[in-house]
Amino acid sequence: MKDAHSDKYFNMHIFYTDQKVIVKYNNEFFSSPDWSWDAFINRKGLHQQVLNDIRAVTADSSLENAIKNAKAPIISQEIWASGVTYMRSREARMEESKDAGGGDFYAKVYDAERPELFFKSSAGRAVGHGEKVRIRKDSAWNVPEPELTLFMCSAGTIEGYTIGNDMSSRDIEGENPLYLPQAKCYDGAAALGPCLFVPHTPINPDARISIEISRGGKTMFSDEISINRMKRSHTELAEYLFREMSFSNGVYLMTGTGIVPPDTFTLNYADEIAISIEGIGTLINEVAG
Ligand code: DO4
Ligand code: MG
Repeated sequence: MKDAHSDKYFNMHIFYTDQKVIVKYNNEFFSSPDWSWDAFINRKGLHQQVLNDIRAVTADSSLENAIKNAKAPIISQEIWASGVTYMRSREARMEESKDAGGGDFYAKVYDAERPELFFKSSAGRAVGHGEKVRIRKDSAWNVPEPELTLFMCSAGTIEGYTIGNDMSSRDIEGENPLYLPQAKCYDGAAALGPCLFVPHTPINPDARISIEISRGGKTMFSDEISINRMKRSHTELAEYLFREMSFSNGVYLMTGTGIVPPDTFTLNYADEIAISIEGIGTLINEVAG
């Protein structure tokens, strides 16, 4: 029997390179000068629409090289984020903010009907696979947050997935939850990539997300978790985001982190962060100053 999540039969990956949209499907590569990123991805029933598109063009194996230089899969989309969707995030944040008396808010939002949603990044401040993420100069405690990231088209339906890194300054957020936008939003604080994964059914709920942080070739931290450990459903998060907002080019939504390094760990300049999600690929970024 065919496996519904098998690459061989159904998976589709869309890459954005310099001016080019490239589709990888069943290990074949397709592109057309008629495809422009914003219009190409912003379609309901994207998997089927792209299948129709690639039937009209010829596969081109020379495109395989081009995807090695893929950029972040974003042009006019905003990046939003959800928070405290995994128990580990709730615990770590209650601990880091306990001296400031902010701990209760995290416990409450974890149990509340309404999720935490916040603006994370414009496309211009985000980076892609192979580019550098940043840590703030006025922060001494920084971590990456590896997050499954949903793509919704302007109709609000989930059409694809990518890997996100929600870089966070723990000391700034821990000092006062009202500092969240400064802890989360700055140049190079969001990474997305390496592609937009467009399966024909929703992503495998047992898919694992993993992270490895290396320094000078030595692993400093690694961990993994299944995305099914998330407290909320993907459709619930998408529904809240679209309640009173429209996104004419579609939108990305990071779904929160289930992995937080121990409190003794902080990122350094030149650390390498590799985040993988089964079915999507691996997003690698070095930390710049
Ligand atoms: O509550 C602050 C941010 C939470 C977050 O980014 C996460 O849980 O991933
Ligand atoms: Mg996060």
